[in-house]
Amino acid sequence: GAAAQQADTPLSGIAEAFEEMAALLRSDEGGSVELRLDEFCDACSLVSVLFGCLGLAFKFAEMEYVAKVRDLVEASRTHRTLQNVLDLDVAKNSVRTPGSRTRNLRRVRQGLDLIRALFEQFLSSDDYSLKDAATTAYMQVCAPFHTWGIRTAVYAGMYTLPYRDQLLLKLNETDAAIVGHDKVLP
Ligand code: 1PZ
Repeated sequence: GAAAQQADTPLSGIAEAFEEMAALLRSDEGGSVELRLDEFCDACSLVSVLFGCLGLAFKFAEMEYVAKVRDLVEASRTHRTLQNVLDLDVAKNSVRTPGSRTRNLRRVRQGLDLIRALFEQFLSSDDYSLKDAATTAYMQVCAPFHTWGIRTAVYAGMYTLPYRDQLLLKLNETDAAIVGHDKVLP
């Protein structure tokens, strides 16, 4: 059935993992629930499958993302929550220091924000190509925080993105499934 099919695709696995964390945070009325770093890392690791669909031009993005998630996985052996990571870097005054865990956490979060923006763009357009959706998402979310060199490389790489239907095929998805569980496209 539809539910079983959704649980089987990479995207539905990613959605489930993040929805679980979102539900936990929503349930948090007193502000006492804290996200566990190991669970956050597990969800972040699921995202890596997307890179396999993007092609060689985004290999560098993959290496960057994976390296930063790996650092957080390492941190999860000694830090229970995301807040613990932040507290330590605040105390050491290293929140912005390149390579610090808090900085890496922020970079990973920017990557996640980019993916969210990308699929929002994806849904609001009927383009055959991913280039415009990806460019708009990147300009909104990540470009302000990247150097000129990186931005230039990313914009050049956009021309090599697969077409939308190819991406869906690789992800074992249909357009209807991406819209969501409850909605059925005409
Ligand atoms: C179908 C999907 C199409 C999406 C296309 C958009 C891809 C944008 C790729 C952005 C590449 C940025 C690569 C390098 C960034 C580095 O300058 C920084 C350095 O951080 P520092 O060490 O100074 O703290 N690294 C990062 O920001 C790490 C995270 C980048 C990865 C984000 C990719 C998100 C996922 C893309 C979709 C799968």
